[in-house]
Amino acid sequence: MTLTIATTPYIDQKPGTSGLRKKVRVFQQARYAENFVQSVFDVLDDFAGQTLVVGGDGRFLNRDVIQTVIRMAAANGFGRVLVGLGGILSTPAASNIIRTYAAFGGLILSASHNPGGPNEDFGIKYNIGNGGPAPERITDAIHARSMVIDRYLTVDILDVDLDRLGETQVAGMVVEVIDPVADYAELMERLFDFDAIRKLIAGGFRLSFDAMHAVTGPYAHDILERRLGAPAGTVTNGTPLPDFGGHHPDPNMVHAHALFDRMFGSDAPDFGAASDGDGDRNLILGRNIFVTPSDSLAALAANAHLAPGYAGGLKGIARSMPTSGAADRVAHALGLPLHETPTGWKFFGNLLDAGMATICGEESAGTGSDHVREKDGLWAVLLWLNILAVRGESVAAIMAGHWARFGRNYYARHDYEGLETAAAEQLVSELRAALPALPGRTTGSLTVAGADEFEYLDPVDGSLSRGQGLRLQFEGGARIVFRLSGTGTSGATLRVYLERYEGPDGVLDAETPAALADLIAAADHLAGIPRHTGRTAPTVIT
Ligand code: G16
Repeated sequence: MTLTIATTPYIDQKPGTSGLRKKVRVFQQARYAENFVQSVFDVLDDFAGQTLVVGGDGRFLNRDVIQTVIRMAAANGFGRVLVGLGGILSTPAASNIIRTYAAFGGLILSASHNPGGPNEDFGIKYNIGNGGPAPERITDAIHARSMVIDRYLTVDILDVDLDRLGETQVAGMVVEVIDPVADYAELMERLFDFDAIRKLIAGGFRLSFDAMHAVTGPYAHDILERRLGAPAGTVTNGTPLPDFGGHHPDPNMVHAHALFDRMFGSDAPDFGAASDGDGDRNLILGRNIFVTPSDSLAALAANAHLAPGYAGGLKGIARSMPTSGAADRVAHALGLPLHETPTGWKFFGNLLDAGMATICGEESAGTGSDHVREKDGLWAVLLWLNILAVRGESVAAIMAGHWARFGRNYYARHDYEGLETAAAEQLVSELRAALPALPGRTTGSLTVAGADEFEYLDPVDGSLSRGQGLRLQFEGGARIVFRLSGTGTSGATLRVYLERYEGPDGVLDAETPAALADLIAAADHLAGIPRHTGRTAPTVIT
């Protein structure tokens, strides 16, 4: 029997860059998750009898909230829920399942690369029927609904056994616990030349994949070790844990330092990679080389035709605005359209659906294609492996060849985490106000050529997204972008994106900090970072 439970709104349920992310203790408040889930259901139309996909990255609260979602889905009239065994579904696998089974949509429970555990973070994200994150029109409606919600619907049933494959009836709805890996692994087999990769590995090519005790463990064990024959032990930290073993499942120099150490050590493997909490980000390393996400996007786009799934070429390339212009050079050389979107994978969905782009990427370690509607960590790893198998060169040689052909965009992102929100907002508003006066101004050896705030007019649905980052363009092509993160859960994070282009005949093997030193000083100076934040150095450099 459906129960209608009275509730009152929480005023902090505005989805950020990627869904609602909060501390676990916030989600543990009475009716908090229920309010948000009901707000999602309340703004959707015509889902009676349809299928909802549910799963998450295994973090603390994952199983509890899955049971809540199942009860509420039954009460709200869904016909079927597909849930990953053990409550596990990586974000790209969930996207694939929504598409493969023509589900109405899905709820993905994750706070991505943020840490997990009772004192850390949790999140809920709604994905639409194309498998991609809900666009702003829907997330805005969810937020508006959450501000006035006065009841939620549920049923009074026992928990569903998430550890047994198969179907159960729940208050007139079918719950099917599915293998979270199989459909995804088969999709990867269709896109990539597994025989070639198998041969590469059998020939002595060594790789190391750090699953960071997050969701990609089961996927990487199955695909890299079982299907592609990499030796046991290739996948490290391969068991998803509710607190990710006490670490941040964030594949960067700071949190994946063990992998960095291995790849820059004396007996380094040929290839190193890692993924994040929910499996949509990737980190790519070769022996003694870190490939920045922006460079990885460019190299993958330039070489994608070597993989069977992309042998016909690309329709276009899309990147988020703060991502470096490396992909633009590839698009230009290949005669492909290049789309520049705001930060947030949701902005790629329309371009992919409309066939305007095949490969998309972001500086925040996200790369993906039109095979799903999310970024996809293991997909990037497999495309790299396919390219390495065909070209028979090292990662370092491929990147050196890439820069010799297209030039190099030296690039870094400096994050100032845990700032006081008011101070961070003040910095941004002062800089915004100063933009019109900046062109012509000189700082060090740099002269500002243009300054604006990025806004995006979606070419498919005509929607306009304002306030998407402050851009300073310098004479000679260097660039600094400032924006506040939309994924943090405490205080504010200022992101400063720095980029300088060096042509094919220039210096292509400089150290990035040296190549960007002028820009780093200019960013401090023009935005008054130390003055506003009291910080003289970033918390994390990626
Ligand atoms: C999410 C979004 C990405 C975005 C990233 C960083 O990634 O899906 O599109 O680039 O956050 O966003 P921000 O700079 O606002 O923190 P993920 O992997 O956290 O879901």
